Parts: sequence; C-alpha cells; structure tokens
Amino acid sequence: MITLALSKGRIFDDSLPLLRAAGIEVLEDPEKSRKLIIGTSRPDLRVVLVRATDVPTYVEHGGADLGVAGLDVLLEHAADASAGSGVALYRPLDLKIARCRLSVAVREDFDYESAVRQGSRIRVATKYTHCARQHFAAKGVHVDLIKLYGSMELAPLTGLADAIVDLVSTGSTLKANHLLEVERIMDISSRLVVNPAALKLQREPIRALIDAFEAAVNKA
Ligand code: PRT
Ligand code: MG
Repeated sequence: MITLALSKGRIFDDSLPLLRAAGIEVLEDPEKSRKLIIGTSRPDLRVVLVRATDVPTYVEHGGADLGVAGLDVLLEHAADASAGSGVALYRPLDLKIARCRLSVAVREDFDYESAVRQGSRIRVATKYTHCARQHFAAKGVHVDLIKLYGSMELAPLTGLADAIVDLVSTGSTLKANHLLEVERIMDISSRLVVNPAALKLQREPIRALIDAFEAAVNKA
C-alpha cells in the first residue's frame, strides 16, 4: 500500500487533475466526507488528509510515503529545529500547482523604502519566520519578528507590525486591506516529497507514481 498525504483545499483541488492525468481517481470528496483516509481507483494507493503544515512531518516519519506541500511549508519545516529528526525528504518534483509568491507588504501610507534605507528596526509579522529572517538578514535590515499563525494582514492595520511577510496570489486580500506589496521574496509552488526509506522499500511502484506525476505536470 502506498500512502499519499494531501491537505484539504487548494492542494487537494490542484492535485486532482494531476492524479487524474496519471489515471488515478480519488473515491471521495473531502469537503463532503469526514473521512481522513480515502481510497483511490488504484487498490494499492490511498490518500490521507492532513493539515498543510503537517504534510512534511507525515512524510518524514513514514506516516505517509509521499506528500504534496508548498515550498513555503517545506522551507519553514526544514528550518524548524524542533522538527529535528534529521531525516531528509526526497524532493523530486515541482508540481507547479498552488502557485503564489512570498512577499513583503506594508500599509499604503508606510514609507518602506526609507525605513529599510535608514537601517532602523522594523517590526515584521509573519508565519514564515525563517524565510523572513533570511530575507532581511541578506538585506542588512534589522527586524523584530512577530510570529503569527493567520490573518497577517491585520498586523499593520492594528499597529502590531510595520510590515508583513505573507503569501500573495491574486493580491486581492492585500488590496481589500489597503496594503501594498513592496517586495517579492520568492516564487512558491507545491512539491511532491517522498520518504527516502519508502522509496527504497517500494522502489518500483513509487518510482512509477513519481514518473506519472511528472508526465502529468509536463502535459499540464
Ligand atoms: O488554511 P490552513 O490553516 O488549514 O492551512 P494553510 O493555510 O497552510 O493551507 P492552504 O490550503 O490555505 O495553503 C496550502 C498551500 O497553498 C500554501 O502552503 C501555499 O504553498 C499555497 N498557496 C497558494 C497559498 C496561496 N496560494 C494563498 N493565496 N496559501 C495561502 N494563500 C493565502 C495567503 O496567505 C493570503 O492570506 O491567501 C491569501 C492571499 O490570497 P490573494 O489571492 O488574495 O492574494
Ligand atoms: Mg489557509
């Protein structure tokens, strides 16, 4: 049995066409069922539904053989010392789905350029503390990082922070909250990650699955 970890929402939705192109149908709609383990049209493949941020943990510890996770999640996970098992994930494939970018945004009336130029400390609220720290360190900007788990957009509006580092796709969330994207840190997409031990133990079927995903990505 091969176990694939997906998160509900955009990763599940964007993975479906790739699975379909690989000849795999998922047998249940996670929005309608409360099941956390769902079968597929392939008797030897099942899907487990986990939080987006838990996908690397499942794959790393063998709770799943493969998983789909955003590069944002993978980078933060890898940097998280408490994750510390040291088991590297085999990251073979950019699925080019759930695409967005990691950006810096500020209030429309905040002068980011001079704040950064003057070398003053800025307060940055984000869920992506590792990526944010690296970004500002590379620019030589002093930051006080404030870790948040959601609704980052609120931080500059309430005076909690001067800036946020968050994912942006259409930009409409920023716009609705009168925030401006002032810097693009990196482009993000989701990756297929694989447990290296699983790849060794079930080389043939897992390799075939990776190849099928790859063909589907190239066709998309
Ligand atoms: O929602 P939950 O707390 O359960 O977990 P999650 O937010 O980690 O999961 P999910 O499903 O929302 O995101 C999974 C992955 O999708 C992320 O790890 C990213 O790699 C990718 N992705 C792609 C996005 C977006 N686009 C995106 N727009 N993740 C989040 N957003 C959010 C963003 O944080 C902001 O709040 O959408 C808002 C901005 O969207 P626009 O279109 O208004 O710019
Ligand atoms: Mg979300």
